[in-house]
Amino acid sequence: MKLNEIKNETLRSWIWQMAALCQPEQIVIIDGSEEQREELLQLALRNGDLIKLNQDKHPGCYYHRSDSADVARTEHLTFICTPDKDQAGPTNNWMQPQEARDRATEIFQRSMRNRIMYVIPFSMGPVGSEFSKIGVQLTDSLYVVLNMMIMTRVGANVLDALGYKGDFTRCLHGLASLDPERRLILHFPQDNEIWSVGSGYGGNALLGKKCLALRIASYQARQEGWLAEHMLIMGIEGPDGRLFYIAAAFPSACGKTNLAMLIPPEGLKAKGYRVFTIGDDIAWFRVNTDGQLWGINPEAGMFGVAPGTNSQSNPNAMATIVKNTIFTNTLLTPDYGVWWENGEGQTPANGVNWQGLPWYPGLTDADGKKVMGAHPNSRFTAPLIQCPSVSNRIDQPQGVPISAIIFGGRRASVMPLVYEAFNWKHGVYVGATAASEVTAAQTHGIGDLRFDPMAMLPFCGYNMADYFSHWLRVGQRLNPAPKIFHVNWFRKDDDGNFLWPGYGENLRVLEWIIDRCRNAVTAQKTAIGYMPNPADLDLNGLDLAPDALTKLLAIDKDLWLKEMEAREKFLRDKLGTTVPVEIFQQHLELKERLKKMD
Ligand code: GTP
Ligand code: SPV
Ligand code: MN
Repeated sequence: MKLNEIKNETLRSWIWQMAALCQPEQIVIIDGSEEQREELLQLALRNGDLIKLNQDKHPGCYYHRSDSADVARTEHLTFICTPDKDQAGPTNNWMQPQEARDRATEIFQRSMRNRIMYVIPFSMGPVGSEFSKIGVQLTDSLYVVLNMMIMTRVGANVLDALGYKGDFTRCLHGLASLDPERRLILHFPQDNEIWSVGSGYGGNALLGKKCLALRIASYQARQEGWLAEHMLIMGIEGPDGRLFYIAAAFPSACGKTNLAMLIPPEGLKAKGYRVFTIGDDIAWFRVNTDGQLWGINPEAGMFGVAPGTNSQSNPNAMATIVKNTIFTNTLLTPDYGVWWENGEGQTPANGVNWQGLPWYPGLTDADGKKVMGAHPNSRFTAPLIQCPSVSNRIDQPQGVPISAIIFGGRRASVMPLVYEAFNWKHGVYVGATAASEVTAAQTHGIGDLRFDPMAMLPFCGYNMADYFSHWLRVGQRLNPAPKIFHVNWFRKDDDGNFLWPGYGENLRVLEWIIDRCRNAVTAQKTAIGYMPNPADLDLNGLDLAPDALTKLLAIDKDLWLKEMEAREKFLRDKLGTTVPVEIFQQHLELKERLKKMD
C-alpha cells in the first residue's frame, strides 16, 4: 500500500511531517495482510529483532530481548502535557506542551536515518463499533509492529473505517538511542497525540495500550461521558446458566490476567460454573439506554507477565501461548525454547538469560545475589482468541453488561479477602483509596505501598480528583449501578505466607460476589462494608489452615485507623481540596464507624 492511497488527508500530511522530522529511509504502511506479516517476520529475523524459537515445540513463536535498561514502564519519564498543570493534576508528571515537543524533537530528529518507519493503523475495540477509537502509530521498531498486530486490530480496514475525515490518535514512536536519559513518554490529550521516544518495551512502546487506551482515552471518556479503566472483564456462568459479567481493577502485575481466565476448582465446576474471558487489562464502559453499564475490551491480545505462569497457576494462559506468541525477556534455552522462574517443567541446566548472558540455576552475581533467568517483568504477547476460555462476545460492538466492579491490590495486611461497598458512592471511595505494593511492572519503588486509585495512578490522563468526580457523575446515570467490591488475594500470615491460595480458587470469592448481585445471600454489615457470612463461602475441597478464614476476614481496628490516617494524607495532602466532597464525606463516615467498633 502506498502513502497516497490513504484517503485521510490529515493522516497523510501528519505522516509526511513526522517523516520530515525523523527522516526514515523508507515508509511502510501495515495493511494487515498475512503476506506482509510473513515478510516482516523474515526481516525481523534477519535484523536480529526476533529469534525464531523451536517451531516443533513453539509453532509461530518468536523471542525478543529488549535493552537491559528498558524492561518495564518508566513512570518518572511519563508526562501528561496539558497547557495548565492543574489539568494533569498532582499525581501525574506534567510538562508544558511546547517544552515537551521541543525536548522530544531534539531526540526524534533524524533518529530514523537508514531505518524504516512503519505506519500502523489500528483500532482499539471492534472496527466500526461506537465504543472504538482509531489510532495510527508510526514506529521504527519491527518488534513493536509485530506486537501491535497481536495486541490491536491492525490493517487497511481500519483506514477504511477512518475514511476521509475521521479522527484518530497520532502516536509517534521511535527507539532512538534507548538511553533512559533520552527517553520521554509524552501525552498531549488536547491534541489527541502521543510521542514516545527512547524505549521499545511494553506500555512505553505499544502505544495503543496504556498511552492511548488509558491515558488519552480516560481524558476523552471524561469529555464524552464514559469510562476508560485498567480492568479485566470476565463472564461467569452460574449453576442456573445465567451469565454475569464482572470487571476488576488491580494494579500492574496484581492478578488481572490470572483472574480473567481462571479455571473453576473441581467443586465449583461440578456445580456448573464456567468462566469466559473478555479482557485481561483494559476495559471501556458506557452507560447504555437500558441504564446499565456495558463494557468492551479494546485490545485483541494479551501482554501477560511470564514469571509465575504455569499450568497449575494459569492453565488457560499456558494453552494460549502454545503458538503465535512473542516472548520477551524470558530465559532462552539451548534448544530454542523459553523458560521463566516458577514456570513449567524442569529448570533447564543452562540457557541465555534476559540480559543475553550465559545462565545456569543458582548463578549469582559479584555481590552474591541470585541472577534471574527471566526478568520479573518478562512477558508473552499472544492473541486473545487463542485463549481456551475466550468469550464469543469479544467482537460484539456493544460489549457486555457489567454486574459488578471489583477493586483490589497486593496487601500483606489490613485488607480482608473481600467486602462489598454499601452503594456506588461508597464504592467510588473504596476505589479511590485503594493501595497496593509496587511490582516489577514499573522500574521504581518495587515493594513500597502506594495509593493507586482504581489501579489508575500511572494511567489517568488528567487530574485524579476530577476523575473521582467523573466516576460519581457516571454513577448518577446508572440504574441499576453495578455493585462494587474490594478483594485482596495477597494477605499474609505472621510468617509471610499467603493466607489465601489464590488463582482458580478465587472463583469461590467471585461466587459470593455473584450471589450478592442476584440477592441470593445475605451479608454481615460491618464498619467497612458488607462481608460474607463464613458459611456462604464455598470452601469445599480447599485445604485452608483452621484459622485462615478468620484471619482473612478480620478487620483490625487499630490497623484500619492507621490506614485511615494514610488515606487522609493521600486525599488531603496529595490530591488536595478538589477531591469531591462526597469522597471526604465517605471517608469521615467510615472513620466514625471504625471508631465505634469494639
Ligand atoms: P499487568 O499485565 O501488569 O497489568 O498485570 P496483571 O494484573 O494482569 O497480573 P497477572 O495476572 O499477570 O499476575 C501477576 C503476578 O501475580 C504473577 O506472578 C502471578 O503469579 C501473581 N498472581 C496472580 N493471581 C494471584 C493470586 O490469586 N494469588 C497470588 N498469590 N498470586 C497471584
Ligand atoms: C501494566 O504494567 O499494567 C501492564 C504492562 O499491563 S504494560 O503494557 O507495560 O503497561
Ligand atoms: Mn496492566
